Amino acid sequence: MIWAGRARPRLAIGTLVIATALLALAAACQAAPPAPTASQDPPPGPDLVEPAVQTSTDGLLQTTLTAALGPVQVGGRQVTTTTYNSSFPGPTLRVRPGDELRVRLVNQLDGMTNLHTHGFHTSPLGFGDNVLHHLMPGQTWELEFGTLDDHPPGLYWYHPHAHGDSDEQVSGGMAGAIINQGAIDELPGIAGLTERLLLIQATQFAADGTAVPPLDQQPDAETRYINGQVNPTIRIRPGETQRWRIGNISSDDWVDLQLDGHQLHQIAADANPMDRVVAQDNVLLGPAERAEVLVQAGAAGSYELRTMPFQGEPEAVLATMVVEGEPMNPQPLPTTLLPFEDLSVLPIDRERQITFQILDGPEFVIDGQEFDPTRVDQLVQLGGTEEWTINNATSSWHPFHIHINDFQVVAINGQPYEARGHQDTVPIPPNGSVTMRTRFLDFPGAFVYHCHILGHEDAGMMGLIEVQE
Ligand SMILES: [Cu+2]
Repeated sequence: MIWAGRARPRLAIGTLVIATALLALAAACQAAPPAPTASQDPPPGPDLVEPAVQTSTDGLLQTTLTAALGPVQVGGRQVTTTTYNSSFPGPTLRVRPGDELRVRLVNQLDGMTNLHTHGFHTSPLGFGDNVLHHLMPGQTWELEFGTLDDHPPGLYWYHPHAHGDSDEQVSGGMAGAIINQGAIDELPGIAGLTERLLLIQATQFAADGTAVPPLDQQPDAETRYINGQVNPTIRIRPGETQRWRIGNISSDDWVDLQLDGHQLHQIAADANPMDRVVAQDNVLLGPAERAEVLVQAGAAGSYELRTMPFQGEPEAVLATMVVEGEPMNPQPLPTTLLPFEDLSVLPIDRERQITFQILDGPEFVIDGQEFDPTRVDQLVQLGGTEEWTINNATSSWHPFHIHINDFQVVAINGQPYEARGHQDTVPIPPNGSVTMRTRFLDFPGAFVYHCHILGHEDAGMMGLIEVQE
């Protein structure tokens, strides 16, 4: 456990007047006339390139992910870092409902690892989404995630989750997308659109190309990458609508997305379609969160996609959208999407309070205790519907994530919240709370809930839940 007991000093408070994306759902629907970006700094790079895609055949996607330290091309230079299949990020696994997913995980690292399928509703036992098992150096696992029948369509992701080593491995680049197809892809206004995958990572490489350990990284010295590129160019025609699947797969960094002169019309949060389109000027994504947005291009010109200052992390240009070519007739954007099951009206079996704290030391704890894989913190009955309030007793934001079962936010800081869908990760405001409802369906066994700032998770801000039949 290289980083156990320590945590990254990422506690500075930025501008906290920023309402979270969750609170900004009443944004106006009418876009301002787009104004092209005046200056280019840094200059736009080559066209956006997406990770290699692996698709299923005859209902089965069987693939190999080899975790290793070695030379990799990142941002136009050769570095030495930990990746899957020498790719930063790893390959995209593309599946459809009914497909079975099997992954051969090969550990060529010096330390232990494992694999978490973030957002999956699958068994936490055996060789499934079991993050309590650790794969030792030189070992190979055959992981089976079953069929994806019960999974909403959207953007999932995979990454290592070995307690104590998660931060370093994900920061180094071990992460990739899983895209599940489904009903949202067929809706009028979405079907047939050009799709782009934008995976955001943030890390720091030394002059000799080696990865800087997470605890030694500084927000000002990190580089924000999209698909391993620095400020790639995204091309679109005037009036054209594109669908961007955006994932914050960084280990510790927040992104507060803004596209010059354009609104982001959000259609999905995490891997869950929303019930209607929500137009936003900013989309806040904590570590591990995903958003799918429609972008309708304005007049010809260049527009920067940026992350705005948040919690001590500086503004940065992530990509440049270049609007060019033959204009298209702007098509009406969809309004209504897919209904979701409203958990806010269900009777609940139990309420729980969970509190994130940072004690002197610092110690990163939940309910006063660091993670202990031998201690069950929450004992739950299979099939139960529960309401959890996650309290944040610190002065900084922390993203809450629970494995295996999605949830619905029903209140923020005690105020009722009208959700647009389910999600698997949610930012908890400083000295505030988020109340959510979830159901522990289908899968008994032990799994975890935690802060998805992986430096905090590795240091102990994680709890164990056991679902009993
Ligand atoms: Cu945290």
